[in-house]
Order: sequence, then C-alpha cells, then structure tokens
Amino acid sequence: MEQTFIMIKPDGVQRGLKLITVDQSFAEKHYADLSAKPFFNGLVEYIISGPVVAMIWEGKNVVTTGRKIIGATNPAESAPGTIRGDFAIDIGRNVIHGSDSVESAKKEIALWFPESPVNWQSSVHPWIYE
Ligand code: DAT
Ligand code: MG
Repeated sequence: MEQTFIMIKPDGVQRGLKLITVDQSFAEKHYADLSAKPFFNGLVEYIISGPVVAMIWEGKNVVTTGRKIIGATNPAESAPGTIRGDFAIDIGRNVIHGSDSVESAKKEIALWFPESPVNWQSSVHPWIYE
C-alpha cells in the first residue's frame, strides 16, 4: 500500500499552527478545583507560560489508561516507562496533564474544545474492539 510521511516542521511549531496558548482566566478555570492550594498561582503561571498541545484521546477506559501512561503526579513517584517518569523531575514541571475522572474529562473537553469535535469511527475499530 502507498505511504506518505507527514511532519510539522519547526516553523509550523514555532508559528503555533498546532498549538494553543491560554490566558490566565482560562487556566484558572481549568484548575478551578485547585484554587485553594498554595501552589495554585505558580501552576497557573506555568500553564500560561507558553503554548500547549491540547488533545482528546478516545478509547476503552481511556481516562484510567491515560493516567497510567502519564504516571503519578509527582515525577519522583512515577514509574519508569510513564511519560512523567521518563521525562520529568519536579512536580511543578511534570510535562503532561490528563483528566482524573470521566466527569472531569467531560468538563475539560467542553472547556478546551467548545465547538464539539468531529465524531467519527476508524475503519479498524472492529479489528481492535470485540
Ligand atoms: P494531576 O496533574 O496528576 O491530576 P493534580 O490535579 O492534583 O495532579 O494537580 C495538578 C497539577 O498541580 C499537577 O500536575 C502538578 C501541580 N501540583 C500538584 N500538587 C502539587 C504540589 N504539592 N506542589 C506543587 N505543584 C503541585
Ligand atoms: Mg488533576
């Protein structure tokens, strides 16, 4: 079968074509449940300090499985092979976010993707799911 290689090149990344920058009030909404924590202001500053890549992952048990792939909140406690375990050191620079429950995932997706994303199913779906 024919194949093609596609890559977002450095200028595409630098120009923010695949990235989102959020402002303070948006970040405060995203982390609203942590507003009483002593690290809240630092956390908001960190999240608005540069562009992020926002994604929706879809799949069976994806909230729990996504959190397993991401690893524990504190990278020092994240297992090797997890994203935080392999790529982060400090809790305040733990490189990746993932919703902690189906309910917060719904809230966060509504916040980050106010226009409902296209709902589609891959043609390989029946080859992956029973
Ligand atoms: P998670 O991101 O694993 O869901 P969380 O929702 O409890 O963790 O906290 C959100 C982020 O806040 C977390 O990814 C990193 C930061 N954070 C959490 N606890 C912290 C702490 N004790 N000191 C500094 N930053 C903290
Ligand atoms: Mg959380």
